[in-house]
Amino acid sequence: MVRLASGLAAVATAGLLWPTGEQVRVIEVDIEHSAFEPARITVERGEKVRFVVRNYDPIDHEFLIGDEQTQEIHEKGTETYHGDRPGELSIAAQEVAETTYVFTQETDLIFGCHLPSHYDYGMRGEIIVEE
Ligand SMILES: [Cu+2]
Repeated sequence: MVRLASGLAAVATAGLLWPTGEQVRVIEVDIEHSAFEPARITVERGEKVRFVVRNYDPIDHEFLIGDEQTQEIHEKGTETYHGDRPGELSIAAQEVAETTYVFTQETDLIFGCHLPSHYDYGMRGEIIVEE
């Protein structure tokens, strides 16, 4: 992970070309006061998105994409670190982390933080998947 202060501007562009020439959309998500901004994201079905998530809080957070069932599993789960699966991140206090996710499914999704009580307090957002 990269410290917030160090040259984030380079990745914060509207779209990046991967070495393969594949188009990837970059969406920046900020976390402040245990809330996501934006809390509503619209993507196109099939779109590949690189999420750059910045945590401005003095405490750790998570950014976990999934449907309601997946969110329930995370809520009950005991995993303390996320980062190995697409669309799942643990973001330490004052850090930034990135994950790439391809929206192949037809349903809308949710993103949330499942550290104790964060999700219940409203630390979640929605991803609208458009055709
Ligand atoms: Cu949190």
